[in-house]
Amino acid sequence: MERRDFSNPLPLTGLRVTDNFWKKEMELVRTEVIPYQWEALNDRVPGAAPSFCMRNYKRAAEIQKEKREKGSAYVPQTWPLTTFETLPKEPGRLDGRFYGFLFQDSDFSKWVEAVAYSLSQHPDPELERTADEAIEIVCAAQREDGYLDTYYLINDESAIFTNLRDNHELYCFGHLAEGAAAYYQATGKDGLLKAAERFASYIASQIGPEEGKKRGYPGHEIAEMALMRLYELTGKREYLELASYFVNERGRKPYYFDVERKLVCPPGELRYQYNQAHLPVREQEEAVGHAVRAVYLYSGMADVARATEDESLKRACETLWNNIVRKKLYITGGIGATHEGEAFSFDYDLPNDTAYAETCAAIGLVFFARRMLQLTPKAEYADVMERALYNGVLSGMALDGKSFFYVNPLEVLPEACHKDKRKQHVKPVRQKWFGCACCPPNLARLISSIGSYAYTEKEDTLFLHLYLGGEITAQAGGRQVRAAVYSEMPWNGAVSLECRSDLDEPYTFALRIPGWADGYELDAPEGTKREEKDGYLYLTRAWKKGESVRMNIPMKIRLVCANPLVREDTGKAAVMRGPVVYCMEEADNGKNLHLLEIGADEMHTAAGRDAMGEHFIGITAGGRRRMADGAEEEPLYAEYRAPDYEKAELVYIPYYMWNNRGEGEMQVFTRVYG
Ligand code: FUB
Ligand code: ZN
Repeated sequence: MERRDFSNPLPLTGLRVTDNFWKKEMELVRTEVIPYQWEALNDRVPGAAPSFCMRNYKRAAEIQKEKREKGSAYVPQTWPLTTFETLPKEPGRLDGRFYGFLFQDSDFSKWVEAVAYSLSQHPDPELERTADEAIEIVCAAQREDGYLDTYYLINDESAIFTNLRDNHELYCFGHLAEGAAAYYQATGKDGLLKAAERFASYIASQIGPEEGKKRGYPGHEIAEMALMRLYELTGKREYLELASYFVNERGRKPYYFDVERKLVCPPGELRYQYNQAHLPVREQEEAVGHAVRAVYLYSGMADVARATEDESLKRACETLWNNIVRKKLYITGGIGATHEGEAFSFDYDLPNDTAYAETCAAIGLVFFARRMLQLTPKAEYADVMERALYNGVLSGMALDGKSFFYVNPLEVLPEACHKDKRKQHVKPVRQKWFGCACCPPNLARLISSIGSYAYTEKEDTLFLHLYLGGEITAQAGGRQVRAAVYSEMPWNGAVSLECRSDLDEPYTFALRIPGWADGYELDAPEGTKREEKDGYLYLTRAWKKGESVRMNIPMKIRLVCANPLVREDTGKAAVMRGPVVYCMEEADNGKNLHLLEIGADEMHTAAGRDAMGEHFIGITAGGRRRMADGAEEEPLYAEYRAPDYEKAELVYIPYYMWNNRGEGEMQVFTRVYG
């Protein structure tokens, strides 16, 4: 593994996104999600579960102030730490304790991260002022030694770092560091960054392999990749060392999570699979446990592997990646098939109607994919990233940006969601907000930083992993390379790239050939050196200003079936076009979607459609409907006879657009004939 193979995301400040599709999503985040979230963080949304996030920071800041004023006369008041979520006994009547989910601090951090990305595309002095004021409150809550988690600062400081497995301090730190780094990169203001760095140093002073420190690691991963971000931003090795330690210590025996609880447990790896702490990471071959935690860990592992050129860690990432992609991935890019522990299930267990597929997990998969691309530019990583983005990530947000899914099923019968306890986690309509509001702010930070997933660069190459329209400034070993990309993805595969710099030396644009493409046409200036490798088309020349490349990737409608070992999808197919997964909805096809079948040899047509305030490519597919007239009068079971069918035209819309017309049935996989 050679360092010079690695690439890095383009800084967002060097990028202006002009893409029709993503620009709209980014605008939704800017105009709807970020302001709404700010109201939510301040408990000002009528009817929504209160967050208590900013209230907790203010309360912790009061405590710090009192401590400073009273000095040694300060006597802390303590509150029990036992609950995961604390709500006031009487609504609106708060006492001095921490309220909300114990990781509520992270909601602010995700919000400020999204604000930062949004500011880098769209300066907004008022929003920046609001963020600055919020940061001031957050920084005022920090303890003098750098510790900053309001759950413990308010409830009981003596219990700090006593339950790393469950209590999310390192998770909150991770989000804080991500938000702080983003805010610094966007605005140049380092107040929050300094706070995050002080917290990082405090953690390093308490946790680690050295004598006298706790030999622990995060119960909910993210600190690993956040520390790597701090390291890459500041160059301070202590952050790299702590991230590497967290990765390397995980899963070693005796299990730290037993040690901290003073448990003597029988041998066995199962009990820490949930936290991916059952085995040292290099011995883990299967993606297990809580899916968000898992992909956050794998992302951190990939970051550490890249920074330390650690071949064995890179191989572990590849093994885990392959397990996910070959055996545990929904066609939508969703992961985490079971709501039990919000977790990965066993290989090929991918139920459609009880799927968990948390929005955050699909987002985490995008993080992991981008990092795998940085390690090795193979289009298969970008294919998965793209699959998740256009499907299982975007389905998390309504088209108006005002409501959200936490769980992203592939089949919904609303009656079952209302009446069947096993499906209670599946909501038939998006929710305005959640008490545990991890997904909406995660969507906001990902969508508003989409540019750093679309492009990465190394000294002499700019990779186009996603075709995102934009104006780019790459740093090619000290020279600036400017370029513009035009794209109508995901509806049309015509892409063009124009170089806007005069270059003396050869430079490469590496264009991804998507896995779904069945060939492509290319028009590049004469004399351009072309090489195809691992799904990328490398185009090298000493580019002149105004020279351009046009690529056309035809998009066909595809019927896609799952591996035969996926029991749930036997005899069924899903419809895809380009990277987009389609679904049928009751609004277009009537009730009882399970009676519809798609004909493999029938005519399927893609056409522009206007609905739900959007212009998109819809699909109509030739199929049939199993006749069920009078079925209610018939016995439950009867001797087999060939069913009767009538011809039907099946109407498909993009999966991410489902449930924007009220409650109704939805289905991705449909029985197929022919
Ligand atoms: O535990 C913090 C977040 O809450 C997780 O990432 C989500 O899965 C939700 O459980
Ligand atoms: Zn979530």
